[in-house]
Amino acid sequence: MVRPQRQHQPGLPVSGHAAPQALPAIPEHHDAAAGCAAAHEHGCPELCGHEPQYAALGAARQAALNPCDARTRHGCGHGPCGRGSGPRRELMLAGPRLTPFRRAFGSCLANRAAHRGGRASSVRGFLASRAPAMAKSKFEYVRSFETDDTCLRNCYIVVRLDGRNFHKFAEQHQFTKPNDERALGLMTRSAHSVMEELEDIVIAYGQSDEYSFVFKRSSHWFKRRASKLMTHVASQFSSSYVFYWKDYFGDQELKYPPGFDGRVVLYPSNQNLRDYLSWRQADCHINNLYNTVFWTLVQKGGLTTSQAEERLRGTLAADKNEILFAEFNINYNNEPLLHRKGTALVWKKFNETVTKPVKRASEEQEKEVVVTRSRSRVVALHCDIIGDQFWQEHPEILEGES
Ligand code: DGT
Ligand code: MG
Ligand code: MG
Repeated sequence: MVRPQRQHQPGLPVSGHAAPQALPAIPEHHDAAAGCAAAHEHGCPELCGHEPQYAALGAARQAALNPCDARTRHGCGHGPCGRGSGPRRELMLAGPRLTPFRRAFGSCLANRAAHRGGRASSVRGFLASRAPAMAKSKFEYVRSFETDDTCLRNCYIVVRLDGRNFHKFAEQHQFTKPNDERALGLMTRSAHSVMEELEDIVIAYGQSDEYSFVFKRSSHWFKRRASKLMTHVASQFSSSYVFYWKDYFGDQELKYPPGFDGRVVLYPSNQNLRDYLSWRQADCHINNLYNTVFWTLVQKGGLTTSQAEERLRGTLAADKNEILFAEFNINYNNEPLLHRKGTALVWKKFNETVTKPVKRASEEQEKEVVVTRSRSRVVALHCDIIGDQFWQEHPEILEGES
């Protein structure tokens, strides 16, 4: 959705905000998490920006509703919260500490933070970053150069990362061919970190040098801004890859910092999402079958890489299975599931039992009480995700389609 830009009204008086006029009720599709409800309550519907009719309000009505200009310094730009305006407020906003007065402004400022894509909860951070910048309001116009990359609602958001030039990276770090358990393990450890550190990822799927992360379709994390989601995934993954390197490669040196590209794709239906994940697993199967036969021909059959390539030109899956079985006594179906199916990371619930010291009013001594809590942890599965069985066993991944 392209949100209407908030209209500032340069030249309006600093104080003397007009009372807001009666406004329509908040439509149901507005999202309380996005600060819409609070924005409406304050008579600032344009802060929430979801309703096109507000964008069409005339300049005079906009001004009456929200006589905001850079000089007012009022967090949300209007008077109804009744905290006054003018130089006293400017002084307080400029100070480094969060005074009770500034706390009282929290909700207005949070609305504004939410409107601008910040986190409403971080009022203190917002105040700190906002106050000095507002003095240079003539530069504010540069904000309008930013493009809106909000992901369409009701769609699963998939972020796929892929190792940059991993052909070379694998050579330089002597990855075993065709599959290196250490490299695959490190990829999955990094993906695990992404799932634990970031919010709303319901499943991740990885193979070779790539990992896909699926955000739940109702996610409102970072206001569904594609660039925020993608860069958080890519940076968390990359830093984890370096951080956990030694856990998988021991003393073997990491010769240079690896990089990962990222892309965001939206899938509107459960079937589309399943087809996407099926596509990646089918890709894993096709590549792994080819690579297994290719390197078997080279490593066990004594062929050069060019000869192996020539031998496999034009062969179908059945031919490749036959080469493995007839010439090398290898049943491809007995190859490790990790290599044939890749890795799916999902959340699994478990009960955690802990003992807690509890002191009741009627008792003098503390007592140890056993408490059972439901927790979730990430588990790695190497199984088929194309058929129905996986989805029946993990019904929590897909959301209902209304
Ligand atoms: P890109 O993604 O366009 O920057 O280029 P690459 O070189 O990363 O190409 P890509 O992503 O299509 O292929 C992945 C490469 O990573 C492929 O050349 C083989 C290598 N690779 C991934 N996992 C392993 C492994 O476990 N062992 C070995 N030997 N190589 C691996
Ligand atoms: Mg790559
Ligand atoms: Mg790749």
